[in-house]
Amino acid sequence: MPDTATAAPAQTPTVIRREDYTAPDYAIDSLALAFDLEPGATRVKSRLAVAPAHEQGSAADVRPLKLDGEALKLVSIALDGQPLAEGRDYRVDDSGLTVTAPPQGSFTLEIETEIDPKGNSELSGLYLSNGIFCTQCEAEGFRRITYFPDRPDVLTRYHVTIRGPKDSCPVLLSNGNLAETGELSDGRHYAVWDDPFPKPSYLFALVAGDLACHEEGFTTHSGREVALRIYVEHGKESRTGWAMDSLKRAMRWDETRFGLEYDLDLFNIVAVSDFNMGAMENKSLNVFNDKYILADPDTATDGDYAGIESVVAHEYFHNWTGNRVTCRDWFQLSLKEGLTVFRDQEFSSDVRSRPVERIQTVRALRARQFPEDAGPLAHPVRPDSYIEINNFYTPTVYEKGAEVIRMLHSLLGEDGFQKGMRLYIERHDGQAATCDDFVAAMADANDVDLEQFKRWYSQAGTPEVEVTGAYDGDSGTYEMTVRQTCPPTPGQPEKQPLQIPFAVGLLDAQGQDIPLALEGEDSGATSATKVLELRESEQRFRFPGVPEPRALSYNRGFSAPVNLKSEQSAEELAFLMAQDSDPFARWEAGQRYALRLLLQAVETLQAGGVPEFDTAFIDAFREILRDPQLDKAFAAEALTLPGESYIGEQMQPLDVDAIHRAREALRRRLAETLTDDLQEVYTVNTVTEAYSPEGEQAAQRALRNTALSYLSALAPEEGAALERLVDHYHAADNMTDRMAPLRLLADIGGEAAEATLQDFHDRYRDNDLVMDKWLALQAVSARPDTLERVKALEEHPVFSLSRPNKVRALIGTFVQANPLRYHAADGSGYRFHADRVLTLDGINSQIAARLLTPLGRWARMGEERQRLMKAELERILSAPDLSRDVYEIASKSLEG
Ligand code: B3K
Ligand code: ZN
Repeated sequence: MPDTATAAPAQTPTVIRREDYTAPDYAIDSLALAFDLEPGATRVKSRLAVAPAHEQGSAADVRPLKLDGEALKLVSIALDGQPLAEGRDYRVDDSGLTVTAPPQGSFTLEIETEIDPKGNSELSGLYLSNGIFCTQCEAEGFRRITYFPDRPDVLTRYHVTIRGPKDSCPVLLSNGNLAETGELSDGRHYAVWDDPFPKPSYLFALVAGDLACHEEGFTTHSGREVALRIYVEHGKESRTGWAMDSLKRAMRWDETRFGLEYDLDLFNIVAVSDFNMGAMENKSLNVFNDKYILADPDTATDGDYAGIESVVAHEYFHNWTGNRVTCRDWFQLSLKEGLTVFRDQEFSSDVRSRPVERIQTVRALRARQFPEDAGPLAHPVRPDSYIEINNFYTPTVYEKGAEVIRMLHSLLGEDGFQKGMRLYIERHDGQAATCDDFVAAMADANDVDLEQFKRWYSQAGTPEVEVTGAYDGDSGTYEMTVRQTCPPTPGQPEKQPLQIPFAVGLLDAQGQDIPLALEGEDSGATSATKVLELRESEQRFRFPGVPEPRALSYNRGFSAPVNLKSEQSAEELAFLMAQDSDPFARWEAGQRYALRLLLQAVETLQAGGVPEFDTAFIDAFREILRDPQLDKAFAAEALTLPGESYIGEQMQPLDVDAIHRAREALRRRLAETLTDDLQEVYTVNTVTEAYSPEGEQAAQRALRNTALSYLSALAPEEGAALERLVDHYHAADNMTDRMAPLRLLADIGGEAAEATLQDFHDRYRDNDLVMDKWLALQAVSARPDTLERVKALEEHPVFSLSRPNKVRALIGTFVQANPLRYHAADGSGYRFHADRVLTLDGINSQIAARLLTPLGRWARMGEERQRLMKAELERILSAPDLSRDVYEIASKSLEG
């Protein structure tokens, strides 16, 4: 009988499953690599010391040796000095090379391959960025350099020789210590690098080019002298000061807060202009996107400075959480990413304003992770399967992963958490570990049971928490009922209750916190904020001996990444907005109040009416504007309304036009009613000192530019408002103050806007990073002709589809940050989007797949837009030669 099992269609790529993990068959004890650099044909010789990882009682126990390889030209292969024959000794296919019958015991394998860095538009493996050789190996780029077991649980010592032309590549770098340099014939030279720490292939790096260097030193806690070097393209070295300072602060902070010290005598950073993401933590040779290194007051905003500080710190922190202890397999990605994001957030909170950092983190989480968790691409923090791992460097793995770590921190306290960290590192230093290993270390060090907590790693979706409360005047007891549910997500129809640290407070009529202890707790446990431990779908908590509260404040500090379902009255929200002692909850009350008004306004507009807004809300805004005690950076956050995308997340079907009009109406109403206060704030917060990117003056700029934004809502009808924008732009002596009015002008349009945009262009035409800003602020414009403009800008000499920063700035901004114009009713936004994804897929599939995700939000839209969006997804899926990356996102998006 013929075999009737249906084979998967030729185009369907393989699904990799977590449950199929098996340990490697072979260990690689050491790896010697020698590169002969040529842009179009680089030769890579490798020598692998291979040892079986399993007991080999007899020859029958010997397993084939499978090496990954992609886009490689095999030149030669020899085993213990003997050339191997294809077919007889090994076979090669699209995904790698298998030595079919290796000898028993250890052996040496020598392989020579040829690769084409110049033709590598995927920017994965070895490629050229503006003439500089550089590598990106995470997750699976090393296999594009040579044949190797390219998986994170194979840790090896690397010995790397780089040979290249002296004139175009005076700088030759790899991981570890520089062992030797020397001259060769024909104008070439070489360098040899030795990395004493065994590492997985994804942490390998090589850089060669003509680079400028900014060098400083750092003395570690125990007295090690470390040379810190930041390499950039010539002409950019004057913009590396802030990154260098940030690096030193991060190194010191990791010593004081986590007791973790740097472990080599050299730490290199190289910044390049073409990079698929922000940066990469390769051992002692971090490679960065220019955007996260280069800054000066004239070209970088306060936000850019903050971003550099946090990314430099993040990559540095990976040295312990990622490199010294790495991941067993890619399903464990959040083991290093969630933990390292938590660490960089804590660093920023310690060196900046903790409440403002928390607010910004939550804003970003809601803008990116919550929608992901509620859409077709929802997946657990530790995914169960993937087609292309690069699609899983997601807000869920990173940002929700960090929230999971933060909850552990809340449950265990700083001391308990640090005890857990010490045990984790003691147990797993030099190993490839799992998320379970991490939780086990936390549990063992603190002698607690975290079994239920582990569901945070396996269950997708944003939980919903509902709180109801009742006060019993007779007994003076407040009783709180807390319910948790979690909506179904793809592949997970049913959810189990999670262990949730849920911080609450009760406020009395004067706005003071009522000291709280749970029934049965002794009075020593009394505190203003009580962290309730939720474990069941419904739980009751009783607080005896309390006066009747005026308002209930919950999820203080955003203690858990959940959606709150509870209804609070407008009065209660206004009260919390003015009084809550927890700054996050105070900000949150304002956001909830604003959201409620905006959603009501949307309904009014849809019914053809004119929206009205509570005066209580406007009064609360006035109080914030007039409060001299308030931290100005906090005030700026509190005065910023929820964004259009976040408002859209709360309604179905999503009406982009009504949302935009409602938000504009509220902005205008606030500006009209509070004009004098806004003008006062605008005037008194003028910064006169020399520029510094942080502290009080950055807070002043944030507040002043927020006031400017409201006042601009009065333009273009009021000429003065328009003039103020133009004047603000021309008076600016820093990029923050230049960008703020320009962004507003780009929305307003007209002659003044055009002239100012042109001025900006002419002033910065030679600065690549600033031109990205120029592209982005046109792509995000609310003007009706924005799509036409985006298409015209694609013709501008600065734009190129093969440069990720340009694609993100122009196309990425349009499809991800401009819901109003992206969701144009005629489907033109979707068509443009799908066209570009398809073209890009042939250039850089990682970038193409990343760009694609907004089409997956179709289920939130009205019927006609749903149809249009799905048609584009189908068009993408039916295209020939689709990459695994785009196939996975498009097919999952269509399933809804
Ligand atoms: N680990 C890198 C990200 C790699 C992305 C590969 N597609 C940067 C970071 O998270 O620190
Ligand atoms: Zn990271």
